[in-house]
Amino acid sequence: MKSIEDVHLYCFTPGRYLRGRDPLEMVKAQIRGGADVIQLREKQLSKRRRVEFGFEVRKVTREAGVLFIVNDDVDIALILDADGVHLGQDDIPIELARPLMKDKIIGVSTHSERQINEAVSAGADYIGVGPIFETATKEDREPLVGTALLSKVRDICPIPYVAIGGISKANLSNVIRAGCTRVAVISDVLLAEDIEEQCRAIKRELLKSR
Ligand code: 3NM
Repeated sequence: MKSIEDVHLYCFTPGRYLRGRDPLEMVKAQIRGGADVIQLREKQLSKRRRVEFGFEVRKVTREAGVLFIVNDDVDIALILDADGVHLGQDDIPIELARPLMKDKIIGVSTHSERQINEAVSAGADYIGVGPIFETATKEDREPLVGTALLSKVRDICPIPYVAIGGISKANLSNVIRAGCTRVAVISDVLLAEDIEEQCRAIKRELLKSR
């Protein structure tokens, strides 16, 4: 099983990008293309359906040796024996999640230098930093932080950080130029004609630039 240090390409379950396809096949295509993480992010599903689908994703990620992280829900992360949970700024604070998650991974979404420092002090294992670019995936997105914040994180952040928000094969070089080789990508992968190949192309760029 990978550790969070090994993560370069951070991927997601289909959510609203399903478009009539088989969700588990979409996960498997990302894994074949080199996804290091699959995050269960299914905001539109009931909690019960999220857990049912989550068990399937747990199985394929475990078989592939890929990390499995659950978005928002500490209870579901524990039920599924996920490798970790990802918490937003409005979710339960890391201090309350840690005793439950024990030594599992806790990631935190951050949108400013202050939030980055807070997440690090609170004991996050990794942070997300974004939104870097304009995104259609998150309707209630925070103001864009751009690659400027990424360049800064490199100097102030002692834990792995993952850039998120509008990242695509086309603009990836800007992220890499800002010193970041860990990216989370939703729409550019899930809307690609060939999901596996899109992941492979992005991963190749990231590994080349490490
Ligand atoms: N979090 P896409 S931006 C889930 O800024 C999420 O923390 C963000 O989707 C943050 O790759 C975002 O399609 C959406 O832009 C990322």
